[in-house]
Amino acid sequence: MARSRSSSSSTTWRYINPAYYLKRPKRLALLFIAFVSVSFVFWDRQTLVREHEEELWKLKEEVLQLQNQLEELKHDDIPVHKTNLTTMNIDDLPIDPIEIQRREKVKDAMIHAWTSYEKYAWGHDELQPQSKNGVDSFGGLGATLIDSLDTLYIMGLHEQFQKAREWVVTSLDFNKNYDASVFETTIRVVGGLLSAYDLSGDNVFLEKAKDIADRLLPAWDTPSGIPYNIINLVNGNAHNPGWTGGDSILADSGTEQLEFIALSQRTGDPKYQQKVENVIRELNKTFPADGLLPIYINPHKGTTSYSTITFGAMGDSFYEYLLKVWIQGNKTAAVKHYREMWETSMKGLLSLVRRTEPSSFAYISEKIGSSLIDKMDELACFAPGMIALGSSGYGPGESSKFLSLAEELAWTCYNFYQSTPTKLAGENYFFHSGQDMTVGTSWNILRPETVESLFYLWRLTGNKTYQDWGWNIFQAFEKNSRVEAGYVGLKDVNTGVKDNMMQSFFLAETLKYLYLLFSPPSLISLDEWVFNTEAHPLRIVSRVAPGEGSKQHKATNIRVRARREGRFGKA
Ligand code: DMJ
Repeated sequence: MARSRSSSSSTTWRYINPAYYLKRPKRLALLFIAFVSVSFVFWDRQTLVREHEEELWKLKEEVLQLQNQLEELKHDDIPVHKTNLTTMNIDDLPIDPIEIQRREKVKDAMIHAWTSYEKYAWGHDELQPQSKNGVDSFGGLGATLIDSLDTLYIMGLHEQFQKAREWVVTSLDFNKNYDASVFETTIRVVGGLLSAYDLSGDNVFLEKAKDIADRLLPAWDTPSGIPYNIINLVNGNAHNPGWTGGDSILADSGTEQLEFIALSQRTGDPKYQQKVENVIRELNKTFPADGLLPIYINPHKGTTSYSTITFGAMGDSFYEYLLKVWIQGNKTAAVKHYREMWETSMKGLLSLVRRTEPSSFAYISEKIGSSLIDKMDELACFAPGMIALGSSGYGPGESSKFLSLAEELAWTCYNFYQSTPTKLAGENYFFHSGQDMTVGTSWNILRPETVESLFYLWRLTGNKTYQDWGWNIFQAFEKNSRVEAGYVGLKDVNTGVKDNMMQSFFLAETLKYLYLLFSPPSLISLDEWVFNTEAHPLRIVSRVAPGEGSKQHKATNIRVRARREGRFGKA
């Protein structure tokens, strides 16, 4: 046994002796082939495993990204109107042929206004239709053209939109030695360009919005952070108008938040958002219990000066933006203070509401010191729409109380129109006992506020009466304001004497709100868009915290792109 074990072990050992193979080359070759094959199989397996691991890692990354996006989309899609209101799904209503006819008439009006501007005032800020020339009331920034971009897009006037886009590319130049209004330039130019970007996805508009916003930005470099209201577009020297005694104006200082926050979201650069959010933080430090701020603020101390409290000229859009930034910010904790400030201001607004005699029209009075003034600007007729929009954020009882107030105020504003011989509203109204309403300043400059409120009320209640009121107002514009070369205002709504100016907001706001009033509610849905004060819709995207801009910028753009692919609504 011992012998045989030793003989078998010596047989095994000879196979590992190189001399064995040197004498047998065929076996050596076979052994080599076997070795190469085994190595190849082993190496290939390793590579496969590594490749699979990489693939798996990439997929995990993608899943994570998609999960994040889904979360953000869920957040974005929280409906603006939570339906403790008596809302209905207006999209389910059959398409009304009258609505279609009316919408087409409004579109014709836009074509007439635009064609006239194109012919006589191309590239200028505004058209003077009677003398048929352009004027540069905003420093020659093409205000009407930029203000009209989104209206053209929404109405499907794509040839006109493309021609306007070409002008933006080739001729829009902000390098103007001009003292510009920070407010007007923001709401019309920054807002108009951002809206055109959100609708079309064309980067040209975003680049231009950034260019002009960068020129406006030094206006916020004041001791309190409350901006100066005028700035030179070339050298950045900023100041306030002389007639305010050096103060900044409330509306002019608190109506840049939507645009500058949107710009930070879309560029990934937090500097715009930081400047404008700081204004609200500063005002919040001394915010009064009734939430009503006088119209003048000292930019050095950040405190208000003794002056009028109003929801009309110079106060109006400050209150509007408190609500709208909350909506733009997806109503998250980061923007809670905006909603709180807005609700506080609504308490103040309630304290200003009075009723006329004999017809009991509700109106929002003004206040100076502790005295109420029985006066209301047509400009304050944006308030019914704002109140209706914000009403759904309250609990059921408060919500219907505010919605009813909005409806009452809209009725008053509609009567500002109905009570004059031309059926167009004057600039402001006084309320004397026993006389209901009396026109004060009697011009009409094609303002949008009342039709803006009718648009919101129709969207939120589904009540077609608001469409009928809007139609009546539109017909009054057609009758009194339409001339051969565009639309003009009236010097006097009693006599119908015409002025010589087609305001850019007529194309940006008045005609857009009227068009949307006769369109399906899914066209620029209020769940997905928020209108700036010049009626430029801005996409609601996830809120970017200051400092997190660049991280979120990419995700924001993915979302904006994805949603744009479904165009700008479901209509
Ligand atoms: C527009 O420029 C804006 O709506 C602004 O908030 C107030 N004034 C005009 C329209 O009347």
